[in-house]
Amino acid sequence: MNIRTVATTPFSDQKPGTSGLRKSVTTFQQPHYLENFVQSIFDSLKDCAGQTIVLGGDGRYYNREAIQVIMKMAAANGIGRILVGKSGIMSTPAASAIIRQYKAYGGIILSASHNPGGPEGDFGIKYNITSGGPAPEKVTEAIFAHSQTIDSYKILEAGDINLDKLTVTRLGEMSVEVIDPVEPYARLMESLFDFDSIRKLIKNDFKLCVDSMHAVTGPYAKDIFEKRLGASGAVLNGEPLPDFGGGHPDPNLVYAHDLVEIMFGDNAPDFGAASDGDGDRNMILGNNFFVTPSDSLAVLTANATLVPGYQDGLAGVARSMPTSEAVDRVADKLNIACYETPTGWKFFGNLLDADKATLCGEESFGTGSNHVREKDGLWAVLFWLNILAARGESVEAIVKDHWKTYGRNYYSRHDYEEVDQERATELMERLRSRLGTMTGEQFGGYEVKYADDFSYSDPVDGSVSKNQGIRIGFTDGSRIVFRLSGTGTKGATLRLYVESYEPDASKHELDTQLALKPLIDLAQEIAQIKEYTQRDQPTVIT
Ligand code: G16
Repeated sequence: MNIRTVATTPFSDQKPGTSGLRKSVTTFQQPHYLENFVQSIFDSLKDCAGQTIVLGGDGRYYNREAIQVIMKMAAANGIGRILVGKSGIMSTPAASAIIRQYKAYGGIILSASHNPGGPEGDFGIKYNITSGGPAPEKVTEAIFAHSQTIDSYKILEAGDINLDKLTVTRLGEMSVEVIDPVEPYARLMESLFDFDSIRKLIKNDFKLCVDSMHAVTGPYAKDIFEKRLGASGAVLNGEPLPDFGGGHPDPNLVYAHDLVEIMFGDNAPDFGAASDGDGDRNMILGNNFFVTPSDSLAVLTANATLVPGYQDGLAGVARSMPTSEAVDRVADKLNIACYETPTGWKFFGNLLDADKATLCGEESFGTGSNHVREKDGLWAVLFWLNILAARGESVEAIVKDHWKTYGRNYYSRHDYEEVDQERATELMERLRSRLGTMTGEQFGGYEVKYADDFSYSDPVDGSVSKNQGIRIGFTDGSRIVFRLSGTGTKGATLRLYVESYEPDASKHELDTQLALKPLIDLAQEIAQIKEYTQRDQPTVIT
């Protein structure tokens, strides 16, 4: 066995963001760039020698090359066994499920999620811990610290492994198992949901359309919806492609245009859903009807006991800070705890492990539960189908009934992408400097109830995460939130989150942007967004 030690020097930009290290493909293709980060992962893991690691990616451009490099580095670093997805592909939730099912030491997931792929697109890598969840901050900080002092990495000199066949083979002393992640994932779903009822619903002429956006979920969606549930032809864009067919695999109303056209057209199906590049995000649509991710979390929480896997009730729920407070109202009624965490799925891990929360969700089209430690797009779709089968009502009727019971949280996110990094930082700094004197200030009809930079104390391990977004809350229950994204790869992305609460059912039919206009204008005024971003309009509104 020939292990080569290669001399290298640090790259200063290898600090993981909201979800691992995301950069352009060309950044990752620089000599030693990927290797430095992978070696930093192995160096920061204690006792990983002889252990099992799960490996897979969303199949985007550069996935195959990176997988081969990582396997050879794992072998050189003494890893005992690698479980790698067939063709190097594994959805993020499936990777989480497999880490847990095989009791692996951890996993390496290659994905830039919803960012575009291809030679000019993005690539990403993240490490998941034994629980199956994204590494917490103390682990990502240790990886970054190693990356800043690295002077060499280890790699086995060997030929490439054939990833297209389900085989068990060796790379040096390390065992390599090429596995099919679809089957174990589908079985996990069958253990949670009432597949018989969903099958019956579909047999009774219920039409659904699931858009995999030429990304990782295609094979999973075909297996689950078409084969197991009998919805033939339900999967749209089901073949995973390295460049996602040139699309932007982000399941929202802007980028999932194929699905949106179908669901808002004549004779639309009863139910539509889309998932993202690595399969952890979801968008839910009814016939001519959009469900916001925040409302989706609230509806799933309110109806959870209709689903076999959750029929005994929920220990609690959690949402990221910018996610709307719709779920808080449900938790209140159910008398269960509701946790507010910073943006980033990693912050839900401790709550799930400690059984303080059963369901979690984010405004960024992410929903999940304690069945894995990642958000899970197809799980959310099945949860909705199970509720639809149990209630026998349309998506729209269920959401409107929900608003009637709990009131409606009008909610929207405005993204200003690729703005100048320095100016975006200045905008945030300026806001930060005003926070101390804002409480009690009057802006038109709005009086500031609180203004702060969100800080989170983890109730399980006591760790504190500061500077997680600027919140300005008003006495009428509405609020505006400002954050800089931690997943963008070009310049800065400013996110503005706007929310208001309307208890009166006669006022639930307003257009969201119109309902929120006074708050959006106020956010412009307070943060001087146009001036700082040099943009008249947001790039994307969700
Ligand atoms: C990741 C995180 C999510 C987060 C999202 C957006 O999702 O796992 O928790 O909400 O990024 O983060 P930001 O607002 O910092 O860009 P994904 O699906 O991109 O892995």
